[in-house]
Amino acid sequence: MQHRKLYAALGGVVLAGTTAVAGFQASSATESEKPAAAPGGVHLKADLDSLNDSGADGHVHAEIKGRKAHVRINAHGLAKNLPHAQHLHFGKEARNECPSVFDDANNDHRLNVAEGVPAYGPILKSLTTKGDTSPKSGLAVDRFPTTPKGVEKYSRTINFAPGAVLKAIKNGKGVVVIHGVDHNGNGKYDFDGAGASELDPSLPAEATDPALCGVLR
Ligand SMILES: [Cu+2]
Repeated sequence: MQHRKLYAALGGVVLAGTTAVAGFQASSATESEKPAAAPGGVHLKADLDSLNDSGADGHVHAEIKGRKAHVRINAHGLAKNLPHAQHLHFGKEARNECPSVFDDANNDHRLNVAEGVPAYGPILKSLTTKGDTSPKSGLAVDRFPTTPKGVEKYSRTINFAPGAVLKAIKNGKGVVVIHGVDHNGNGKYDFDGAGASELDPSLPAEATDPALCGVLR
């Protein structure tokens, strides 16, 4: 598969969002001077709902203490044995919710990544299995769950920078999105399913279309 291109495509998309988030953090640098959150931490939960008729289902738990979040994802019904890029999305300008059919800008009965951005914003964290968790790893397909039998059990502690963005996540504005939809059910990501990805025409849209979405509250 075109891993390198997949990576490049997402890197490009992420770049615009990263700039926005970075600006947001810079303007709120004084937040980090404040005392850390209550010792008990904040417990957030998201019910993951199917997008693009993926037929998948799942939920997310996040326990945030200080600047560390322990994230657990349980999902099933995902396309089997295929890498599923997954992220915590957040955008200062976003609606901080999951997209709906009304976000299907071109009325093709599919929600692609770009159409979802006004709802969930750009990538804040890549929920990889190991290594880097920044937006740069947004499509590091070697480090995302490949869901044998369509089942995902994920558990990892993710570090955050202190500040207004982390505060916004704690306040219920973070959106978890799991990507990868085998539209034509042939067991692989290919162009026959839904054509090319809007992120990069050399990629199948199946690899990047969102399959599950939930708001962490
Ligand atoms: Cu994503």
